[in-house]
Amino acid sequence: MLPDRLQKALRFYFITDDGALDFPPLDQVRIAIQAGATIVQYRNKSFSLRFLNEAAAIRDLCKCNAVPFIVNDNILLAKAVEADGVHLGLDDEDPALARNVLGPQAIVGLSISNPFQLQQSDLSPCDYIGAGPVFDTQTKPDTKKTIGLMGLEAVVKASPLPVVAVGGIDHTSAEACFNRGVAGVAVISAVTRAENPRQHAMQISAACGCSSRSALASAWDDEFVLIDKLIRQAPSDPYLKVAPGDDAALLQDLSKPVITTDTQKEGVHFRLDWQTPQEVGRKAVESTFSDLAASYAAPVSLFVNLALPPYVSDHTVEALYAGILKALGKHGCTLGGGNISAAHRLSLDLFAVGQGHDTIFPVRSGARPGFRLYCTGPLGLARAGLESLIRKDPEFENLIAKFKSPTARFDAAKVLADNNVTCVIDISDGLAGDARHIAAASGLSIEFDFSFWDFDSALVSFCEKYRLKPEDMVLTGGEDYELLFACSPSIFEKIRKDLPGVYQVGRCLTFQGKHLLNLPPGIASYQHGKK
Ligand code: TZP
Ligand code: MG
Repeated sequence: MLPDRLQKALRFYFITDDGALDFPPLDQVRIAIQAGATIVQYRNKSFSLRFLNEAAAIRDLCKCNAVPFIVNDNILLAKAVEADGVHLGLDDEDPALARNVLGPQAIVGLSISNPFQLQQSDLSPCDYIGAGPVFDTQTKPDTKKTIGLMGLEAVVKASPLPVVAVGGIDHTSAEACFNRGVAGVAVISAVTRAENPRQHAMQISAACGCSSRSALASAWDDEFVLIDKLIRQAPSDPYLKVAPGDDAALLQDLSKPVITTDTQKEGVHFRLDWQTPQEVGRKAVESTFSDLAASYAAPVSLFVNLALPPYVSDHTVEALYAGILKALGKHGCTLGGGNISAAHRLSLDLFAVGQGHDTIFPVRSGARPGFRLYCTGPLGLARAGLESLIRKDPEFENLIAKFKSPTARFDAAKVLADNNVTCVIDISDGLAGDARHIAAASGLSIEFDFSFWDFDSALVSFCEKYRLKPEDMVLTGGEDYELLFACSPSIFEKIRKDLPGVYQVGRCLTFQGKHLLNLPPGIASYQHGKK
């Protein structure tokens, strides 16, 4: 999560109460989220396995409503329920261990009472500080001396991380905490032990400047209702003789049917705390269509297989589809059909049918010695965007946008087809990996011309900041979806007039014993899941 998003998420921090009689934590969370809570911590000091389902149900409710879910104390539980993070005290496990076990994207919080403790702690694995107890509280029997608003301010001033105030806070004292510079306030009993928890939750939410939710999003549950809704949103398709809704779609005759498939998996290709569901849907279509572009095929019909975990709401699925349909509209292609099934993790499998070019089906094996290797646009940007997100660094917005919103290069494909280029591949796995595909399929060697490469200035700044080499990002960074093609220099001279931004990346030589001749040491093609 990027820092500004975390800062906002910390605003109204609700912690579950394991000692509120007749008020189960799941009901507490329902009320808190509906009132506008922006983050939820599951705190159960007598946790045992019999509470696992309770924790999982609260996680699902949080995920459905896009509220980060944090587990108190227990790193293993956080791991087991795939929580968004963990909150630790100074007497708990080391935050570095939490970071190690839960990964770079987890939110790790640490409780601190004063600047001295802050100074004594390694904050590098932490994302935020919980400071307190600010006021007297009955909820935490072992609480130390209250730190008051002065103590809170001292922690805020000394902390390099956002601070959440905790301990005895209610709607009347929240404002005073915000005035001391906290990012948020954490509450338990002001909601859970109030006579009217809903009303108090709303009052605290208002004091935090948060808005209540009109309704709680709940998990998708009826496959058929959902499919019906999604199909109804899809415009009609002249290529479809029988539209989606039947067991299968019947397409019009295609003289050159071109078919491709791609997959997008949560945690591997996308994260819903990085990208909106619309962005995920759009990117899924563009990356699938990139294969059609590289094949000179015009998109005709798309089929989508959705695997939905219980924490995905109807609303999220509809937003995902809105992104898919927007991309389909842009490319003049519509939805042929699809399927929905329950799953542990959110994923999309896409199948695209295209109408191929009349005379050329470009292939990887079309390169010849004497050809040069060219690329239609800058490379390494999407990878740098991904690295920015992993590093939680919002500085390189344009690089992040490149990762989130790629475009299938049908425009470039048209110019290449018009010039009879027969060797094309889209760059989804990094220049090194995709150039190797061409070299291997064509039975030749490729020598890169590093001197021709004109690195994007944002990529250069990013690499300077993190001591990375731009050429490594270009060679191993995936998901740029530019086209890599081989042709003779004389054909390239014609192409470059119609295709600004195209440049030479290498030369094709007779096979010299290995396919890529001058790869810097230590470079391997970037592959999803193998990082
Ligand atoms: N950490 C310091 S005080 C406290 C925690 C978890 C308890 C906060 O509960 P309440 O009811 O909001 O005072
Ligand atoms: Mg603890």
